[in-house]
Amino acid sequence: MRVIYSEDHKLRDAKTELHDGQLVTPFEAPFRAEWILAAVKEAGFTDVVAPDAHGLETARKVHDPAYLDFLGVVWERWVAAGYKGEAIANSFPVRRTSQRVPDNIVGMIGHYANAADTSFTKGSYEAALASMRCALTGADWLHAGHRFAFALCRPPGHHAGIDLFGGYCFINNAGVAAQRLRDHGAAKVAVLDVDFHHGNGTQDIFYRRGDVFTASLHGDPIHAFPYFLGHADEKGEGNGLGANRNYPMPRGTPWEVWSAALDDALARIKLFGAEAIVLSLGVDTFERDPISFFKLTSQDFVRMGERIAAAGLPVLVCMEGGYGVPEIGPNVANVLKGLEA
Ligand code: SP5
Ligand code: ZN
Repeated sequence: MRVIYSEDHKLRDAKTELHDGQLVTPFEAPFRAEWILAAVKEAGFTDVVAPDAHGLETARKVHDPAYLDFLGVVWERWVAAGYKGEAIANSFPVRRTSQRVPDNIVGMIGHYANAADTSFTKGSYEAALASMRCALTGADWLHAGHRFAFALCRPPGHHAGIDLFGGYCFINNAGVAAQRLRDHGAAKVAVLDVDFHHGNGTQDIFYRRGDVFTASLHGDPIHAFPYFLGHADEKGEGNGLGANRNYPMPRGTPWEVWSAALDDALARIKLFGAEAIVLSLGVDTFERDPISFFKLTSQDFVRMGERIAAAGLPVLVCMEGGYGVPEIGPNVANVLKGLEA
């Protein structure tokens, strides 16, 4: 399986994350991609290439172009305002407020944020672009006739909505890749999100579309980030009705329960008629993940890859979450091994 990786992920190196009332060193940090790259190479996945030079054409089909413009200017606007720290949203357009975009940079960042966990910093936009290019290059690799690719995306993407950043995400890499596969001629595509957290951004992007099926397995939003989306009764709207599926699960969920949800999602993806799967792969379902509460073991990640491959479809793996512990690398490698088994 080809691995697509860019050194430019290192440009995203925030020093602050607002976490449980303190500014801590972010969980989503450069060591993650380094550890994952080392582990997949160690496991024999040594075909590692840099991404191709894609622009924003595909991203503009899934994100609001004005939002992408915002990502490109927010850091210089923040610095020009004279603020010393990293850019953190602290005021939001919530219930019964105007959706007009403020000109003030604090207002603007609040308008485009869905969480305050994600500080915007110098280099974040450039890293997000490189991450998106990894996903696009992986989509092109599938279009060229290959069955699997691993886009080692960092920063992750699945919490980035049509016009929203947060949850460590800026551009929805998996969503952009799914759009690319559609543009390459696949009539129907599925995004299967196995990150611990609900893929609220991906759901937002495709909720009213009937050409991209979205399924997410995650910690019940009543208890877990992103809190405000991911319930089982969210099934899509308009042309997208029936093309979104959520599997919220409780604290302590083990493989036996989790894998039953996976089987249901895969059956629905087949029934939908998807020609390819974009896998939003977070390994924060691991039993020792520092911010999550499922109980998957390292061996379970092999089984995960095997079950997904058994659907018989091409799979583009896009890296999402998974934090803190050294096992994140081996756990990702195990999914790739399972896919190719
Ligand atoms: C891509 C991805 O996995 N993003 C996750 C972003 C989560 N950010 C908020 C985390 C809140 C975790 N709260 C757990 C409290 C443990 N003390
Ligand atoms: Zn996650």
